[in-house]
Amino acid sequence: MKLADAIVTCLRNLDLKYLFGVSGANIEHIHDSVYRLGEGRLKTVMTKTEQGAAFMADGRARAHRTLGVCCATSGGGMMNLAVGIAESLAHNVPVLALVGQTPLMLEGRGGFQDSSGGSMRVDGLALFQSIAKYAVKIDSADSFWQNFETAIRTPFQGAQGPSVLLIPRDVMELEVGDIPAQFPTTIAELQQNADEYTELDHRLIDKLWQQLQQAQKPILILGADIARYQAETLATQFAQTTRMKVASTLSCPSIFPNQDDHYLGMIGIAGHPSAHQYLQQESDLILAVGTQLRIMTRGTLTSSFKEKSLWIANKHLGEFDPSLNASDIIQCNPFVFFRALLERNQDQPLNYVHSKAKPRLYFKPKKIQYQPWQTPKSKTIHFSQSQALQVIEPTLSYYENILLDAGNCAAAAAHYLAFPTGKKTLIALGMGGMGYAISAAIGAQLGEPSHKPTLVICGDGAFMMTGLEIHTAVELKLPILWIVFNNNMHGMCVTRQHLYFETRIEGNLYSQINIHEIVKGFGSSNQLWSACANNTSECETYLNQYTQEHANKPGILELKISQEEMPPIESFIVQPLIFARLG
Ligand SMILES: Cc1ncc(C[n+]2csc(CCOP(=O)(O)OP(=O)(O)O)c2C)c(N)n1
Ligand SMILES: [Mg+2]
Repeated sequence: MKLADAIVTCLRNLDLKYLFGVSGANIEHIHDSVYRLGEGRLKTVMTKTEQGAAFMADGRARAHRTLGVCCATSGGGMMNLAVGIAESLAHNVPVLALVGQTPLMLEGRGGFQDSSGGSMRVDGLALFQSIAKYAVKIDSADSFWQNFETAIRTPFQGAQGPSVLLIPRDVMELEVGDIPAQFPTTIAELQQNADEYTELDHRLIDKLWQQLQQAQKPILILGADIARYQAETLATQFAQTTRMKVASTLSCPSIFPNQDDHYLGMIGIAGHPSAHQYLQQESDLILAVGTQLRIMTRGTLTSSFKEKSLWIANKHLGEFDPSLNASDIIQCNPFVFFRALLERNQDQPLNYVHSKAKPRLYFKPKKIQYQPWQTPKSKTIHFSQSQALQVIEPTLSYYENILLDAGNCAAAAAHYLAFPTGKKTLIALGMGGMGYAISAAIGAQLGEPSHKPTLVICGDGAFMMTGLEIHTAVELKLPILWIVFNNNMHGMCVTRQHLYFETRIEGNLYSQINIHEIVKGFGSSNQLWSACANNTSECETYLNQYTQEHANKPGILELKISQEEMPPIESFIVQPLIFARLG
């Protein structure tokens, strides 16, 4: 069997289903193998850029707990792909990237897109070794099977992340023999082998249990690894039976039922005052599970974490900051951890008493006027982010995946929306790149078993970066609604210049764009629904129109935001105004 055929056959047998990418001279063998051998079980998804391909592979891996697969040719394609691979590394997402390279025999001789390193040549291997968990250039048939198996296993071992195989064009045609008998054929095999059973340290659990029994007001912080290890149900059951207060992090705002009395909201950037206040002023023990409590998560709370009794439980504690002075660290899979706690709780039930129910508290939306260049379009009609979110919230249960992009609109959405239980929320916190959600939604929606649509909340700036991938969704007939908050600016950066640079706004404004008009070129009205809302009532009408009549295809709802608001980020707000609900 030829090497390219071997790769495609194995990826097909693993049931990975989609190969996201753009073709080119040094990757075309892989596409030809998919054509001949994919059997409809491994399909090519032609994306508009390789960045989009890597984001889609990442979105698919996150939403479906699988291995996302993407590909690129050498040179510019490889460089575009790198953006998304870096996000997968920084957010611990299992992805496999196949990257074509100039033929071995032409390396260093001025061949097209040569990135073999050396004087004035890009070193493709060094590039990917610095942004992937595992990167290797295959240069012989002998090393192929071992390298390939390592590339598919590594994304699931330890902290998850991407693998990259660099394959020179002439190597694609090498004879590599038959698939070895023991070669993995299911994703479960890859995940299982990597998930070696960690012997739980029962002495530590005893010690934690004693402290939980003594504590009056402990707080449980749930991070994104709760979902990675499918511990949501056990974590919820534990908090509800013990009546422990719960906070989540920005990477997983829907991990715990948002309407539950025990839920205080998110901590960290765009976190809720109710969660911060309880953690700082009331809690006497912090139990953080499935999170590494990075700066984005702990933000303004760092000193509280240092002062209080802090327990951490997670499978991977890679970068856990020792300066947080954790009382104890339990290294184990969150699922195993909550199972052990629930077992204890059967014998010696915990029951925390709260004098009164505490509603989730939000920052009150605060209007801002960036003088002198921003004049309201009309004295009477103001359409703000928080008004739009209030209209969007009741429709959320209609969608299966909810993706938030970057900027003020995403921060406001994470803060103001109450996410229905069980929804998957995705956000690119690794590299924080604008436009991630627009593409990743395609990977998340592909193969969605519930057949419910996906929702994306993004800004106009993000739309202009990666919005052409919406055409990919049109081709695939995917039910995804992109709600684009159009404020004609890079709002988040304008806010920062307003606050930190005495309103000297530079490099963040542009003339009006009409997104609703632009997207009409992506397809006919039968293929793509689009509308533009200027106020709350139009927004409501159009959202209902999409869900009731058009949710079998892609849709774009442009919101013309005419009134800017301070994003609900604690460090931006001088005098916090706190309130209980929008409206
Ligand atoms: C790829 C990338 N470039 C730059 C940034 C820095 N950045 C963060 S938010 C933002 C502006 C976002 O604008 P938009 O998408 O319109 O959302 P808004 O803040 O206006 O709601 C920028 C430039 C980034 N996060 N990612
Ligand atoms: Mg904007």
